[in-house]
Amino acid sequence: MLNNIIAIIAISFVTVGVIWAIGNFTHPAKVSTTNHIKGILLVAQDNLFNGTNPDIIGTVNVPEKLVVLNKDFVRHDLIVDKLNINTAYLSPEQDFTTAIASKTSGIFEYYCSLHPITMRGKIVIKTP
Ligand SMILES: [Cu+2]
Repeated sequence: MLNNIIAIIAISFVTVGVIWAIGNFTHPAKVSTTNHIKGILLVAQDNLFNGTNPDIIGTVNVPEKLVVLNKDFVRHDLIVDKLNINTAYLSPEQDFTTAIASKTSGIFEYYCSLHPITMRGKIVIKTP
């Protein structure tokens, strides 16, 4: 009887492990799928974007995919008022996909509304 219970528990663990492995294989992590798709990845971490709040360079009338990923322990968002970008609050490990698109050249500030002093940078849209 005890052996049967142990066997059932062991089979359950193996089954769960196999299902987990198949799930990982067929649904790889979102971050890795963005690596081979052209676009911009902004990672919110330590109250900065990509460590340095880098300038993002774009071109008039050329939309760019933008993924914002929160790798921090607190919530962040990304706002660009003049380009109508607003990711809403992202919880830890949450990401949001949007686009940078502008019909006019110019410099547009991006920032996190929860940490606007430290998380702030520029999107520079140039004419082709
Ligand atoms: Cu923030």
